[in-house]
Amino acid sequence: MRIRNMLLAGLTAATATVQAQNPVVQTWFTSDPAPMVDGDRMYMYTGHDEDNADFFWMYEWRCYSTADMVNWTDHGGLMSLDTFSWADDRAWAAQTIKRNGKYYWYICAHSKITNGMAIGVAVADSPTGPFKDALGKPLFDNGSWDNIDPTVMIDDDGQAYIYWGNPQLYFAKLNNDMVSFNGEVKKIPMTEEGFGAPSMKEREKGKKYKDCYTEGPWITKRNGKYWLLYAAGGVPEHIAYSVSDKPEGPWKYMGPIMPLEDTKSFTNHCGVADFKGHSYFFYHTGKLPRGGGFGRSCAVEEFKYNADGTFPIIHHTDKGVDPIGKLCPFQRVEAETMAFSRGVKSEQNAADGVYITEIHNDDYIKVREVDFNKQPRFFSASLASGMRGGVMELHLDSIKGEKIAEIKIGNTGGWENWTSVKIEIEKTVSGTRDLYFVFKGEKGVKLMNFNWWQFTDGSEMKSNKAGLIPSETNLPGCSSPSLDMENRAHFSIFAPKTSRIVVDVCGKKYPMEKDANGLWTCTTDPLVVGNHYYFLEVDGYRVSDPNTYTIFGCSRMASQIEVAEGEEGDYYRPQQGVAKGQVRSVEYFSETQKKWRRAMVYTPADYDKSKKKYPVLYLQHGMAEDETGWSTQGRMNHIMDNLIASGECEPMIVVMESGDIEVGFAPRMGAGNPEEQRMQYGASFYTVLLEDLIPMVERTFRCKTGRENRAMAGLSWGGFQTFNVVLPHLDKFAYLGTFSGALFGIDVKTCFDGVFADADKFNSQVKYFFMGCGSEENFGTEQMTTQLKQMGINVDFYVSPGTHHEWLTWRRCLKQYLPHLFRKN
Ligand code: FUB
Repeated sequence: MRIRNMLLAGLTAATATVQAQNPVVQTWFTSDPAPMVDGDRMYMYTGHDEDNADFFWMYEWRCYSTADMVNWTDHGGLMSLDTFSWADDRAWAAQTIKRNGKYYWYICAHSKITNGMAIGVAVADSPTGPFKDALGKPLFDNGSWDNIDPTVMIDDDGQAYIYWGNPQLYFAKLNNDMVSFNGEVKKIPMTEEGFGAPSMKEREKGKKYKDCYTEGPWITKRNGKYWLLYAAGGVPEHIAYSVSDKPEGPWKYMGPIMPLEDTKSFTNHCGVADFKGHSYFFYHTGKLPRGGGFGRSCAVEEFKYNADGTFPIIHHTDKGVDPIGKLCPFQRVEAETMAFSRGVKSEQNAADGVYITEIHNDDYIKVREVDFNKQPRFFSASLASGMRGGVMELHLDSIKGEKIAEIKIGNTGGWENWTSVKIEIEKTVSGTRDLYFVFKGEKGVKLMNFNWWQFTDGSEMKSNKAGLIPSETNLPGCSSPSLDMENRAHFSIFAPKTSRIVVDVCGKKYPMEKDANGLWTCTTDPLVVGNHYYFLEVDGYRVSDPNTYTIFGCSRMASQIEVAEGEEGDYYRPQQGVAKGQVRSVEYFSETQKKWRRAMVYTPADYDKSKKKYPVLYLQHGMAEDETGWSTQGRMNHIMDNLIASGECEPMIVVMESGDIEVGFAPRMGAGNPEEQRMQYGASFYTVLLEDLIPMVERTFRCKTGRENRAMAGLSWGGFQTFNVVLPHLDKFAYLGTFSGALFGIDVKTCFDGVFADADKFNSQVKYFFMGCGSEENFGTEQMTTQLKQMGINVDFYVSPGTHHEWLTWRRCLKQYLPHLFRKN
């Protein structure tokens, strides 16, 4: 842990003041870079120094590529010593070259055949493999330790040449097949004129000679001349070069390119390549934290050739190169594509390819030049965690720059059990920006793995019927359940150890299917718009889905899925520029019941700023719900805010109480006639309301008092309670409403001491009477209003089109009811 902190501190210090691009790879130690341009990408093939090594103990070769020179994609370890049956140690410097549509990767490694170093060659059909040993044996293996660091060039006439060696320099012609020699291997004479000294030994004796060839040759042809770059001067090494008119020499020593400077590595190893009109020099340093001579890291500098075609002096920089392109965020981007990172590593497997791992608290990944040429609407990422997960934050331009989104994940069932998370981007994002993925979570533990990411502009939701949007009632970062364009809900749950899961959406059951990995999925029928309760039955036991915000319904904490309406639903959504009221949780002591109870109380936006008094609506939920129902699944606070702001309703206080009906009705054995029991269900609340709740509200809040300032309404059983409270107490209330009221078995001619029998009296007392229901339910609302109207009662009847006995019906009913309350005229 201490070591890790030191590493982070070192990297931060090294990169604090500049837009650091060097070293190019931070996830692993990489060495001996060999650039190759193919199509519109620059590839960099590297060695891999082990962490904490005390020698060049190297086992694999890796590959990276870029289109813009700043964001590098890690293609992983593409070859290892296992690729070559004859090799057993020292996976050292290598180079890849393309010919006739095939890619030839020339390597050196220790030969178990001769116990020296040997040159080998692997071949592939793509620059990122898969590569296989082209010969099943070394290309050159004579038992000498000189056989390291191959470099290859194809001349204009098609003849290919290979050079290698330390401390001697050798070369050979390659046949067109690229895997066999055409003729003898030749040793290039070491002369003072050609390389600065007759040998490395001579130079080391007394520094009489200005330079000498050491190792790591890089051959290239330019302007009709052959340029041989190499590590020079013995250790510590610098980079120098020689030139010739012919591939076989004679060579002329030209001087240093990258002089000795504090790169913290006693070796150096170079390669050059032109790409998209720019020239680049690749080399390695020991400058990654905890790096050094055996922990090296590849770096790159841009340079311009001198007018005469010779190389300029090139110095090491932390800053590295400027971008020469932009990164499109509207296509899938691998997590291992990055400009810089802190703390993380890459890993690979056969199924997922390369991904990012070892993500801890405060680690980050930076991606440069991200081209937001349109507003992103969604962000998706593929993440996994075998522990408790954590948070991935998206920031613009710096680690602490504007945060545009965050994704939380929990345990996904394993470090390679990926979950695709899609979230909405609510911030305005434009321009070409640097994007930072900053990770947060429990300190000291691995948080998550990260596979890929992508922004979308939302057009996929209109054009692609398979496009899924997570339900807005999901927990942040949870993608199940998601809804398709036809409002079918798609569930996916990772639970390998369970044997049966059924999704129960409002009583309709959907058995889930399990795949070989333990992922359960199912799709529902199209759901109607609005809020639906659902449960999971896991091996026969009913539980809430941990992916959604739970709400109280069905006599328990339940899961919910919201099938969104279009603009017609804006009245129950928060609107920008509309002042927000508050829903307060108010504990009060009921003298009649001798116990503490809780009410939720909505106060309008101007309540705390004014000294005004407000009329009060007592608003009840239905059976098996509680006092939170109207402000969670009912969205009453948004409905109130929006209608008050638009002047459609009077500012008022709204009071919601449990009504003693949180637990659903079930007749109790031995407690008398079940029908009478039913009529008594929730009746204890009537006294509480009249004797405890109203007095408490009028004591605690600035209320207008008197019947003309009190209204009551309720849905379903709350509608029944509204009848039972208001109709016998018209001295206390002047307004009533029922939404899908459970008014069964009521004889309107005689009920409540014949309150409806004298229509004139009723109409003069009740300022507004509303009864509403959904078109798809049958609670007898229409029949009752017809009867009431026939009796001369003024009652407004409203039918919510296309809705059942559900919260969307009741949101609409509330919207209809509110404008008629407490009006002066
Ligand atoms: O990476 C191992 C060896 O170190 C290379 O083969 C040499 O060029 C030197 O960089």
